[in-house]
Amino acid sequence: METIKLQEIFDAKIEKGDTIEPKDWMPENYRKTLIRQISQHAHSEIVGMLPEGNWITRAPSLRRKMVLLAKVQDEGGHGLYLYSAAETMGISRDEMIDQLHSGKAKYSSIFNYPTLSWADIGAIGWLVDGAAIMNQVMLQRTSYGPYARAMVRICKEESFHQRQGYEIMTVLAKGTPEQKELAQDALNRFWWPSLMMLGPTDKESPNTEQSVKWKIKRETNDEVRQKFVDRTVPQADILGLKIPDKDLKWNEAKNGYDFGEANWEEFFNVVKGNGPCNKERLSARVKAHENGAWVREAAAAYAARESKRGNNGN
Ligand code: FAQ
Repeated sequence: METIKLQEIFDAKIEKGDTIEPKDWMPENYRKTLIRQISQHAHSEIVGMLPEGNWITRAPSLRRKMVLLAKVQDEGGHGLYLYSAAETMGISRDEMIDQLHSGKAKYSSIFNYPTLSWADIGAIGWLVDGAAIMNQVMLQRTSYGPYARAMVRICKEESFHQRQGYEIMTVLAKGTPEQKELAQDALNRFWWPSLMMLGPTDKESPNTEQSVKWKIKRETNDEVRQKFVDRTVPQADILGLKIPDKDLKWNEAKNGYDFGEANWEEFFNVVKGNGPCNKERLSARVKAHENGAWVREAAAAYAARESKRGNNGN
């Protein structure tokens, strides 16, 4: 079929709100944008295991340790669904991993900040998973079918993650003065990076306009950020903790909070690779990949042997 006709069919599907499926024709830039976003998302889940993994051996009780282990494993699972969703667009897992390891592909800025105390694990669940959900709920309706379907399960799990983080914060905030101080300190350090992880302001975001037209994104970065602030401020009030923003103020007219400007210079610096933990995170990933080479080789050898025997695993 002619490209013009194919483009018309694609446009009509987007307009109607139908999903685009792997075998459907799609414009090359739609494919590229999705590969970029989904692979960045997958890398974020996998790199995101590191700051929390740092606390598995030091969780304050067996129960906390089991919950944290389960959460970190969930993040690994999210990475795998997302790599699979990206593969349906014609990129291989190896290519995506190479892009991450060579610094060509990005992963979320938020995971380049250190986890200094146990309270940081609470703050990550509450704020980082909380911000991730705000963004990901809309992605359940993203126009690319495999991505939208992967997001449904991911959102269910992220919502449990957010609650476990908030529960850690509740225990600390209602605990001894020292525990409350730890909780406040974690909030102070994670608040602004959590706002920034939702992406640059709409004015500075080169991809938002087109992604909204293609219904890849259903809301802009600033819209999601506003929702996140409106949802989170009352939660901080319940904890008796103070959001570190002197410009934060309820605005009756807009039925939402006004809030201060994040440090965007810091954001772009972290995205460029100069955050507090970028080098550490990337080298941990590269090392894990190299150490896992024998597992991949064994799995490939097993699959080759089984297919030679005519056993396709069914
Ligand atoms: N970090 O034009 P836009 C999680 C880049 S999952 C680094 O606005 P877009 C779960 C962007 O790629 C967290 N880079 O881009 C968890 C673009 O680069 P380019 C991850 C960023 O794509 C919790 C450039 O800046 N979630 O947390 C960031 O339209 C706890 C211009 O930006 C997702 O990935 C950033 N924060 O909107 C796991 C959700 N923001 O063009 C473990 C899916 C932007 O140079 C523990 N992704 N950039 O290649 C999205 O919704 C979008 O990609 C946005 C950015 C909203 C993140």
